[in-house]
Amino acid sequence: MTSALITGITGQDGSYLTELLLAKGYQVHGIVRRSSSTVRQRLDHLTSDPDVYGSRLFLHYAELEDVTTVRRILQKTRPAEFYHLAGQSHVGTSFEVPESTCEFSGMGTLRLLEILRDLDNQPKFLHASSSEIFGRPQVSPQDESTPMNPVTPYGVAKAFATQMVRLYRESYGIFSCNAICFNHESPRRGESFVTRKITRSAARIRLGLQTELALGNLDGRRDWGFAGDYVDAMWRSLQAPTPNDYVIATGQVHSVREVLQMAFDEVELNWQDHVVIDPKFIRPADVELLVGDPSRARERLGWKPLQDLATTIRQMVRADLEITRKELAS
Ligand code: NDP
Ligand code: GDR
Repeated sequence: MTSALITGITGQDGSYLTELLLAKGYQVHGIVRRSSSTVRQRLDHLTSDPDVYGSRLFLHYAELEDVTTVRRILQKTRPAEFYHLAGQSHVGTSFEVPESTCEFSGMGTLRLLEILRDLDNQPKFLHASSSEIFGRPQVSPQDESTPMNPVTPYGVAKAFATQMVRLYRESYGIFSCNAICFNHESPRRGESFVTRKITRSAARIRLGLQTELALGNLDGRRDWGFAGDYVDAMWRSLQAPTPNDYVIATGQVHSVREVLQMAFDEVELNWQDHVVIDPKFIRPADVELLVGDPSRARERLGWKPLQDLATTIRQMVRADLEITRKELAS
């Protein structure tokens, strides 16, 4: 049975990747950090299944800066593939906590590469990089050769990590890849990201639990995909004969306003009646437009995005209506 190790297994992407790998017959190991609660909502359906948890899915405690423990987990589990997804993933929050964002996303990635460098049986390594490394790019759409120009602490941390992944590949021959992911969403998206904030509020306004939705910059335009498609691209990246970097994107641009329209249409409300602008959600610097060119992933990995944004937003609104109805009933 092929074994894989995942950091960030409790997150949106970690949960979809775990499902994908289990479906492909992998044994999956996840690194989780110790917290006062053992609630891991996105993995509940797997950890409560005795045929899965403890037999094909295992969780191990480690802080990412605890090099000794991470090395021990790697030696014990001997994964063929290592997916590094953990990190403070909120761009706005990275302005409030720049040091820890850089520590965990930047230095955290370098520490893992250093551990791999010393291992006899090196797993293939996938780093979840981000379109935020391009910041305010000179060219559009962005591909793997677009120069990095990050404008947020999160983007700077990811740029450092991305370059280190390249450096360890070129200098030490490690099979290390960057999946340079553009935004991707799902019903499991964290509640403070703009799409989920919108779909959750649309549901709550429809069901009478709130009246207003406070947002920041409505002019932001992004290339939004579906998380399930993006973890498939991560897996494909490690199946290629040689390591490389891949832009994972749809090539389609939408604005925050369009997301509002899609979500509020689904609950038959007018978003203009409910949205207010709160300066606290406006970032010191924001990326205006990012759009990716996924040609390399399409040509070399046979990957293409299967689900469009309208479908994803509809799924998210429906899931949030269900959650809100349960909340009301309890
Ligand atoms: P989430 O925020 O949903 O999940 C983040 C994961 O990282 C969680 O498992 C979280 O654990 C863990 N984590 C956060 N901080 C730390 C830390 N200091 N030490 C250990 N673990 C930590 O993110 P996504 O699943 O959406 O994204 C996965 C990765 O892909 C992230 O690195 C993100 O930056 C990157 N990415 C995401 C994109 C997107 O659109 N979703 C696009 C481009 C890149 P816990 O549950 O304990 O908090
Ligand atoms: P992003 O996604 O910053 O692109 O990072 P996010 O959903 O946070 O913001 C997208 C755009 O919406 C604007 N916006 C708001 N954003 C949030 N979060 N909350 C608001 O109230 C709000 N109002 C307007 C933002 O200013 C921005 O323009 C995501 C994350 O998943 C990163 O981890 C990942 O690397 C990148 O996508 C690619």
